[in-house]
Amino acid sequence: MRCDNLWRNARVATMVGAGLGIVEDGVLAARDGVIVFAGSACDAADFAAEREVDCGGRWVTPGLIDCHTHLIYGGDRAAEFEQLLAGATYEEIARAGGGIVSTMLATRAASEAELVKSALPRLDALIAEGVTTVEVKSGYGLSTDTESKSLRAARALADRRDVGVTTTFLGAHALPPEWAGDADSYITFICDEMLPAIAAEGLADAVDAFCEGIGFSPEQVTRVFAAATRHGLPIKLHAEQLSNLHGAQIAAQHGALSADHLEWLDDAGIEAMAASGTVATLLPGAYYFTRETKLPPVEALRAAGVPIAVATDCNPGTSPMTSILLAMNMASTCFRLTVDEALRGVTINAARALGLSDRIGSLEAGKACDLAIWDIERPAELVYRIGFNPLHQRIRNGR
Ligand code: DI6
Ligand code: FE
Repeated sequence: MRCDNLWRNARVATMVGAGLGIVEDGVLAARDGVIVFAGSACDAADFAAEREVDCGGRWVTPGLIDCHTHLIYGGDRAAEFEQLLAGATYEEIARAGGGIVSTMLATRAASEAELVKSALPRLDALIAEGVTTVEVKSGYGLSTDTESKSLRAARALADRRDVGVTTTFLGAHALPPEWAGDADSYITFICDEMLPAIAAEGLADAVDAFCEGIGFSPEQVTRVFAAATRHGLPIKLHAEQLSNLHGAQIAAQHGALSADHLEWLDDAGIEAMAASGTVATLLPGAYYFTRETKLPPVEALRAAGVPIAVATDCNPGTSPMTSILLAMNMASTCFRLTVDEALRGVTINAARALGLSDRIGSLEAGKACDLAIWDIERPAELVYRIGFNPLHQRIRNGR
Protein backbone atom coordinates (compact mmCIF):
# COMPACT_ATOMS: atom_id res chain seq x y z
CA MET A 1 0.00 0.00 0.00
CA ARG A 2 1.23 3.50 -0.83
CA CYS A 3 1.41 6.19 1.83
CA ASP A 4 3.11 9.56 2.36
CA ASN A 5 5.16 8.83 5.45
CA LEU A 6 6.51 5.72 7.05
CA TRP A 7 8.30 5.42 10.39
CA ARG A 8 10.23 2.20 10.87
CA ASN A 9 12.34 0.69 13.60
CA ALA A 10 10.27 2.26 16.38
CA ARG A 11 9.16 0.98 19.74
CA VAL A 12 5.57 2.13 19.73
CA ALA A 13 3.35 2.77 22.74
CA THR A 14 0.04 2.76 20.88
CA MET A 15 -2.25 3.22 23.95
CA VAL A 16 -4.60 0.73 22.27
CA GLY A 17 -6.28 -1.66 24.71
CA ALA A 18 -5.28 -1.59 28.35
CA GLY A 19 -1.81 -0.41 29.36
CA LEU A 20 0.56 1.14 26.85
CA GLY A 21 -0.22 -1.21 23.94
CA ILE A 22 3.46 -1.70 23.19
CA VAL A 23 4.64 -2.87 19.77
CA GLU A 24 8.35 -3.67 19.57
CA ASP A 25 9.91 -3.27 16.10
CA GLY A 26 6.93 -1.13 15.17
CA VAL A 27 5.97 0.63 11.97
CA LEU A 28 3.68 3.61 11.51
CA ALA A 29 2.31 4.65 8.14
CA ALA A 30 0.33 7.80 7.36
CA ARG A 31 -1.52 9.16 4.38
CA ASP A 32 -2.97 12.69 4.25
CA GLY A 33 -2.08 13.18 7.91
CA VAL A 34 -4.00 10.13 9.06
CA ILE A 35 -2.54 6.87 10.35
CA VAL A 36 -3.20 4.02 7.92
CA PHE A 37 -1.13 1.45 9.78
CA ALA A 38 0.32 1.13 13.26
CA GLY A 39 1.75 -2.23 14.15
CA SER A 40 4.49 -4.76 13.87
CA ALA A 41 7.11 -4.60 11.10
CA CYS A 42 6.29 -8.16 10.04
CA ASP A 43 2.79 -7.04 9.02
CA ALA A 44 4.04 -3.94 7.18
CA ALA A 45 6.11 -5.50 4.40
CA ASP A 46 3.94 -4.19 1.54
CA PHE A 47 3.99 -0.52 2.62
CA ALA A 48 5.88 1.92 0.42
CA ALA A 49 6.14 5.63 1.19
CA GLU A 50 7.47 8.81 -0.34
CA ARG A 51 9.34 9.53 2.90
CA GLU A 52 10.72 6.89 5.21
CA VAL A 53 12.16 7.58 8.62
CA ASP A 54 14.32 5.15 10.58
CA CYS A 55 13.49 5.83 14.23
CA GLY A 56 16.64 4.05 15.36
CA GLY A 57 14.75 2.07 17.98
CA ARG A 58 13.37 5.20 19.65
CA TRP A 59 10.07 5.16 21.50
CA VAL A 60 7.02 6.66 19.81
CA THR A 61 3.89 7.71 21.71
CA PRO A 62 0.81 9.57 20.57
CA GLY A 63 1.38 13.34 20.62
CA LEU A 64 0.64 14.46 24.16
CA ILE A 65 -2.64 16.17 25.03
CA ASP A 66 -2.97 18.81 27.75
CA CYS A 67 -6.71 18.58 28.39
CA HIS A 68 -7.10 21.35 31.02
CA THR A 69 -5.40 24.74 30.71
CA HIS A 70 -6.16 28.39 31.20
CA LEU A 71 -3.42 29.52 28.77
CA ILE A 72 -5.20 32.76 27.84
CA TYR A 73 -4.97 35.49 30.47
CA GLY A 74 -3.58 38.97 30.97
CA GLY A 75 -0.93 40.03 33.46
CA ASP A 76 0.66 37.75 36.00
CA ARG A 77 0.37 36.97 39.70
CA ALA A 78 3.98 36.78 40.83
CA ALA A 79 3.29 39.52 43.41
CA GLU A 80 0.47 37.43 44.88
CA PHE A 81 2.90 34.56 45.12
CA GLU A 82 4.97 36.75 47.43
CA GLN A 83 1.85 37.38 49.55
CA LEU A 84 1.30 33.63 49.70
CA LEU A 85 4.87 33.16 50.84
CA ALA A 86 4.27 35.78 53.53
CA GLY A 87 1.44 33.67 54.92
CA ALA A 88 -1.79 34.74 53.16
CA THR A 89 -4.05 31.95 51.89
CA TYR A 90 -5.40 31.64 48.35
CA GLU A 91 -8.96 32.17 49.61
CA GLU A 92 -7.95 35.27 51.62
CA ILE A 93 -6.30 36.81 48.57
CA ALA A 94 -9.35 35.99 46.45
CA ARG A 95 -11.79 37.46 48.97
CA ALA A 96 -9.67 40.64 49.16
CA GLY A 97 -10.16 41.28 45.43
CA GLY A 98 -7.01 39.56 44.26
CA GLY A 99 -6.91 36.15 42.72
CA ILE A 100 -9.08 35.47 39.70
CA VAL A 101 -10.47 39.02 39.77
CA SER A 102 -7.03 40.62 39.46
CA THR A 103 -6.34 38.48 36.40
CA MET A 104 -9.80 39.42 35.11
CA LEU A 105 -8.89 43.12 35.16
CA ALA A 106 -5.65 42.48 33.26
CA THR A 107 -7.46 40.23 30.78
CA ARG A 108 -10.17 42.81 30.15
CA ALA A 109 -7.50 45.44 29.54
CA ALA A 110 -5.58 43.34 27.02
CA SER A 111 -6.37 43.24 23.30
CA GLU A 112 -6.96 39.93 21.56
CA ALA A 113 -3.51 40.22 19.96
CA GLU A 114 -1.91 40.88 23.34
CA LEU A 115 -3.62 37.82 24.82
CA VAL A 116 -2.30 35.69 21.98
CA LYS A 117 1.19 37.14 22.34
CA SER A 118 1.38 36.47 26.06
CA ALA A 119 0.03 32.93 25.69
CA LEU A 120 2.44 31.85 22.93
CA PRO A 121 5.50 31.31 25.19
CA ARG A 122 3.36 29.15 27.47
CA LEU A 123 2.05 27.20 24.48
CA ASP A 124 5.57 26.87 23.06
CA ALA A 125 6.76 25.33 26.33
CA LEU A 126 4.05 22.66 26.02
CA ILE A 127 4.78 22.06 22.34
CA ALA A 128 8.48 21.61 23.12
CA GLU A 129 7.50 18.60 25.24
CA GLY A 130 5.53 16.89 22.50
CA VAL A 131 2.07 18.35 23.09
CA THR A 132 0.04 18.25 19.89
CA THR A 133 -3.40 19.16 21.29
CA VAL A 134 -4.24 21.61 24.04
CA GLU A 135 -7.52 22.61 25.63
CA VAL A 136 -7.79 26.32 26.47
CA LYS A 137 -10.45 27.81 28.73
CA SER A 138 -11.78 31.32 28.92
CA GLY A 139 -12.85 32.50 32.37
CA TYR A 140 -10.76 35.58 32.98
CA GLY A 141 -12.93 38.00 30.98
CA LEU A 142 -16.29 37.38 32.66
CA SER A 143 -18.25 39.63 30.30
CA THR A 144 -19.65 38.70 26.90
CA ASP A 145 -17.09 40.75 24.97
CA THR A 146 -14.07 39.73 26.99
CA GLU A 147 -14.99 36.04 27.18
CA SER A 148 -15.50 36.08 23.38
CA LYS A 149 -12.18 37.88 22.97
CA SER A 150 -10.45 35.26 25.11
CA LEU A 151 -11.94 32.37 23.13
CA ARG A 152 -11.03 34.05 19.84
CA ALA A 153 -7.48 34.45 21.14
CA ALA A 154 -7.48 30.76 22.07
CA ARG A 155 -8.64 29.77 18.58
CA ALA A 156 -6.00 32.09 17.08
CA LEU A 157 -3.26 30.08 18.79
CA ALA A 158 -3.92 27.30 16.27
CA ASP A 159 -3.17 29.73 13.42
CA ARG A 160 0.13 30.72 14.99
CA ARG A 161 1.40 27.24 15.88
CA ASP A 162 0.98 23.73 14.47
CA VAL A 163 -1.14 22.48 17.35
CA GLY A 164 -4.73 21.39 17.87
CA VAL A 165 -6.67 23.75 20.13
CA THR A 166 -10.01 23.00 21.73
CA THR A 167 -11.77 25.84 23.53
CA THR A 168 -13.91 25.77 26.64
CA PHE A 169 -16.20 28.57 27.82
CA LEU A 170 -15.69 29.11 31.56
CA GLY A 171 -17.88 32.14 32.20
CA ALA A 172 -18.86 30.65 35.58
CA HIS A 173 -15.28 30.85 36.86
CA ALA A 174 -15.68 33.73 39.30
CA LEU A 175 -18.22 36.41 40.09
CA PRO A 176 -17.14 39.65 38.40
CA PRO A 177 -17.35 42.76 40.66
CA GLU A 178 -20.26 44.29 38.72
CA TRP A 179 -22.42 41.32 39.76
CA ALA A 180 -21.24 41.32 43.40
CA GLY A 181 -23.87 39.95 45.75
CA ASP A 182 -25.99 38.62 42.90
CA ALA A 183 -24.43 35.43 41.63
CA ASP A 184 -27.81 34.06 40.58
CA SER A 185 -28.36 36.95 38.19
CA TYR A 186 -24.86 36.53 36.78
CA ILE A 187 -25.68 32.88 36.10
CA THR A 188 -28.91 33.96 34.39
CA PHE A 189 -26.84 36.36 32.29
CA ILE A 190 -24.43 33.54 31.37
CA CYS A 191 -27.30 31.24 30.38
CA ASP A 192 -29.37 33.83 28.50
CA GLU A 193 -26.74 36.14 26.99
CA MET A 194 -23.12 35.06 27.13
CA LEU A 195 -23.42 31.40 26.28
CA PRO A 196 -25.86 31.92 23.39
CA ALA A 197 -23.61 34.64 21.92
CA ILE A 198 -20.52 32.46 22.23
CA ALA A 199 -22.30 29.42 20.84
CA ALA A 200 -23.67 31.44 17.92
CA GLU A 201 -20.14 32.49 16.97
CA GLY A 202 -18.90 28.90 17.32
CA LEU A 203 -16.24 29.99 19.80
CA ALA A 204 -16.54 27.15 22.31
CA ASP A 205 -16.19 23.39 22.01
CA ALA A 206 -17.32 22.80 25.61
CA VAL A 207 -18.62 24.57 28.70
CA ASP A 208 -17.02 24.44 32.15
CA ALA A 209 -17.74 25.97 35.57
CA PHE A 210 -16.03 26.32 38.95
CA CYS A 211 -18.17 24.56 41.56
CA GLU A 212 -16.77 25.74 44.88
CA GLY A 213 -17.46 27.91 47.91
CA ILE A 214 -15.45 30.70 46.28
CA GLY A 215 -16.99 29.83 42.88
CA PHE A 216 -20.55 28.73 42.14
CA SER A 217 -23.04 26.46 43.88
CA PRO A 218 -24.22 23.12 42.51
CA GLU A 219 -27.62 24.71 41.74
CA GLN A 220 -25.98 27.49 39.74
CA VAL A 221 -23.71 25.05 37.94
CA THR A 222 -26.73 22.90 37.07
CA ARG A 223 -28.32 25.89 35.32
CA VAL A 224 -25.15 26.43 33.28
CA PHE A 225 -25.15 22.74 32.31
CA ALA A 226 -28.77 23.00 31.14
CA ALA A 227 -27.94 26.02 28.99
CA ALA A 228 -24.89 24.27 27.52
CA THR A 229 -27.00 21.24 26.69
CA ARG A 230 -29.59 23.45 24.99
CA HIS A 231 -26.80 24.74 22.74
CA GLY A 232 -25.47 21.25 22.04
CA LEU A 233 -22.21 21.84 23.91
CA PRO A 234 -20.58 19.15 26.06
CA ILE A 235 -19.81 20.00 29.67
CA LYS A 236 -16.92 19.72 32.12
CA LEU A 237 -16.56 20.84 35.72
CA HIS A 238 -13.95 22.08 38.20
CA ALA A 239 -15.18 20.00 41.11
CA GLU A 240 -14.17 19.04 44.63
CA GLN A 241 -10.92 21.01 44.57
CA LEU A 242 -11.18 22.75 47.95
CA SER A 243 -14.30 21.14 49.43
CA ASN A 244 -16.92 18.52 48.63
CA LEU A 245 -20.03 20.14 47.10
CA HIS A 246 -20.88 16.95 45.13
CA GLY A 247 -20.18 18.76 41.87
CA ALA A 248 -18.62 15.74 40.20
CA GLN A 249 -21.74 13.69 40.84
CA ILE A 250 -23.95 16.38 39.31
CA ALA A 251 -21.59 16.77 36.36
CA ALA A 252 -21.61 13.01 35.78
CA GLN A 253 -25.41 12.93 35.97
CA HIS A 254 -25.40 15.53 33.18
CA GLY A 255 -23.06 13.36 31.10
CA ALA A 256 -19.97 15.51 31.61
CA LEU A 257 -16.88 14.68 29.57
CA SER A 258 -14.75 15.21 32.67
CA ALA A 259 -14.70 16.36 36.25
CA ASP A 260 -11.42 17.97 37.20
CA HIS A 261 -9.31 18.34 40.38
CA LEU A 262 -11.35 15.96 42.64
CA GLU A 263 -9.25 16.00 45.82
CA TRP A 264 -12.46 15.95 47.92
CA LEU A 265 -14.39 13.50 45.70
CA ASP A 266 -16.48 10.96 47.63
CA ASP A 267 -17.75 7.47 46.80
CA ALA A 268 -21.08 8.70 45.41
CA GLY A 269 -19.17 10.96 43.01
CA ILE A 270 -16.92 8.10 41.92
CA GLU A 271 -19.91 5.84 41.33
CA ALA A 272 -21.68 8.47 39.25
CA MET A 273 -18.55 9.11 37.20
CA ALA A 274 -18.05 5.41 36.57
CA ALA A 275 -21.66 5.05 35.46
CA SER A 276 -21.46 7.93 32.97
CA GLY A 277 -17.91 7.35 31.70
CA THR A 278 -16.88 10.80 32.93
CA VAL A 279 -13.09 11.19 32.96
CA ALA A 280 -11.37 12.12 36.22
CA THR A 281 -8.84 14.79 35.29
CA LEU A 282 -6.19 15.11 37.98
CA LEU A 283 -4.30 18.40 38.25
CA PRO A 284 -1.25 17.82 40.41
CA GLY A 285 0.23 21.23 39.62
CA ALA A 286 -2.59 22.95 41.53
CA TYR A 287 -2.32 20.39 44.34
CA TYR A 288 1.40 21.11 44.61
CA PHE A 289 1.25 24.88 44.24
CA THR A 290 -1.54 25.35 46.79
CA ARG A 291 0.21 22.88 49.12
CA GLU A 292 -2.97 20.84 49.34
CA THR A 293 -2.63 17.75 51.50
CA LYS A 294 -5.92 16.03 50.68
CA LEU A 295 -5.19 13.44 48.02
CA PRO A 296 -7.66 12.60 45.25
CA PRO A 297 -9.08 9.09 45.77
CA VAL A 298 -6.97 7.44 43.10
CA GLU A 299 -7.30 3.91 44.44
CA ALA A 300 -11.10 4.14 44.45
CA LEU A 301 -11.19 5.74 40.98
CA ARG A 302 -9.02 2.91 39.71
CA ALA A 303 -11.16 0.26 41.38
CA ALA A 304 -14.31 1.76 39.87
CA GLY A 305 -12.74 1.86 36.39
CA VAL A 306 -13.02 5.63 36.02
CA PRO A 307 -10.63 6.78 33.26
CA ILE A 308 -7.96 9.10 34.67
CA ALA A 309 -6.44 12.02 32.77
CA VAL A 310 -3.59 14.31 33.85
CA ALA A 311 -3.20 17.96 32.85
CA THR A 312 -1.20 21.05 33.75
CA ASP A 313 -4.15 23.33 34.70
CA CYS A 314 -1.77 26.06 33.54
CA ASN A 315 -3.19 29.20 35.19
CA PRO A 316 -1.69 32.23 36.92
CA GLY A 317 -3.24 31.62 40.33
CA THR A 318 -2.91 28.00 41.38
CA SER A 319 -0.82 26.19 38.77
CA PRO A 320 1.65 28.39 36.89
CA MET A 321 2.97 25.28 35.17
CA THR A 322 3.77 24.83 31.50
CA SER A 323 5.24 21.33 31.63
CA ILE A 324 3.11 18.30 30.83
CA LEU A 325 6.06 16.04 31.70
CA LEU A 326 6.23 17.62 35.16
CA ALA A 327 2.48 17.13 35.56
CA MET A 328 3.02 13.43 34.79
CA ASN A 329 5.85 13.22 37.31
CA MET A 330 3.77 14.95 39.99
CA ALA A 331 0.76 12.74 39.27
CA SER A 332 2.91 9.70 39.95
CA THR A 333 4.99 11.12 42.80
CA CYS A 334 2.11 12.80 44.66
CA PHE A 335 -0.90 10.72 43.60
CA ARG A 336 0.87 7.37 43.00
CA LEU A 337 -0.32 6.96 39.42
CA THR A 338 1.52 4.15 37.67
CA VAL A 339 3.66 4.96 34.63
CA ASP A 340 0.97 3.49 32.39
CA GLU A 341 -1.71 5.62 34.07
CA ALA A 342 0.35 8.81 33.78
CA LEU A 343 0.99 8.15 30.08
CA ARG A 344 -2.59 7.18 29.31
CA GLY A 345 -3.59 10.27 31.28
CA VAL A 346 -1.93 12.59 28.76
CA THR A 347 -2.91 10.60 25.66
CA ILE A 348 -5.99 8.42 25.28
CA ASN A 349 -7.76 9.49 28.47
CA ALA A 350 -6.99 13.16 27.84
CA ALA A 351 -8.57 12.68 24.40
CA ARG A 352 -11.65 11.22 26.07
CA ALA A 353 -11.79 14.20 28.44
CA LEU A 354 -12.08 16.38 25.34
CA GLY A 355 -14.55 14.15 23.52
CA LEU A 356 -11.91 13.52 20.83
CA SER A 357 -10.97 9.89 21.42
CA ASP A 358 -12.24 8.93 17.96
CA ARG A 359 -9.62 11.23 16.39
CA ILE A 360 -6.56 11.47 18.66
CA GLY A 361 -4.94 9.97 21.75
CA SER A 362 -3.83 6.56 20.45
CA LEU A 363 -1.89 5.22 17.49
CA GLU A 364 -4.22 3.23 15.29
CA ALA A 365 -5.52 3.38 11.76
CA GLY A 366 -7.99 6.19 11.22
CA LYS A 367 -6.61 8.55 13.85
CA ALA A 368 -4.59 11.70 13.23
CA CYS A 369 -0.88 11.02 12.82
CA ASP A 370 0.18 13.05 15.88
CA LEU A 371 3.37 11.55 17.30
CA ALA A 372 5.98 12.25 19.92
CA ILE A 373 9.31 10.48 19.30
CA TRP A 374 11.49 10.16 22.38
CA ASP A 375 15.16 9.56 23.14
CA ILE A 376 14.50 7.16 25.99
CA GLU A 377 15.17 3.53 26.81
CA ARG A 378 11.84 2.89 28.52
CA PRO A 379 8.54 4.78 28.89
CA ALA A 380 9.04 5.16 32.65
CA GLU A 381 11.70 7.80 31.92
CA LEU A 382 8.98 10.19 30.74
CA VAL A 383 7.40 10.06 34.18
CA TYR A 384 10.42 9.49 36.41
CA ARG A 385 12.63 12.39 35.43
CA ILE A 386 12.11 15.92 36.77
CA GLY A 387 12.85 18.87 34.51
CA PHE A 388 14.30 16.84 31.66
CA ASN A 389 12.90 16.81 28.15
CA PRO A 390 13.91 13.85 25.98
CA LEU A 391 11.69 14.78 23.01
CA HIS A 392 13.44 13.87 19.76
CA GLN A 393 10.72 14.95 17.33
CA ARG A 394 7.10 15.98 17.30
CA ILE A 395 4.86 15.11 14.36
CA ARG A 396 1.45 16.63 13.82
CA ASN A 397 -0.92 15.45 11.10
CA GLY A 398 1.92 13.40 9.65
CA ARG A 399 4.33 16.35 9.34
N1 DI6 B 1 -9.54 26.38 39.87
C1 DI6 B 1 -8.28 26.76 39.93
O1 DI6 B 1 -7.41 26.19 40.53
C2 DI6 B 1 -8.12 27.94 39.10
N2 DI6 B 1 -9.44 28.15 38.62
C3 DI6 B 1 -10.22 27.23 39.09
O2 DI6 B 1 -11.39 27.18 38.78
C4 DI6 B 1 -7.59 29.13 39.79
C5 DI6 B 1 -7.61 30.30 38.88
C6 DI6 B 1 -6.92 31.51 39.45
O3 DI6 B 1 -6.65 31.62 40.65
O4 DI6 B 1 -6.62 32.39 38.62
FE1 FE C 1 -8.53 24.91 36.05
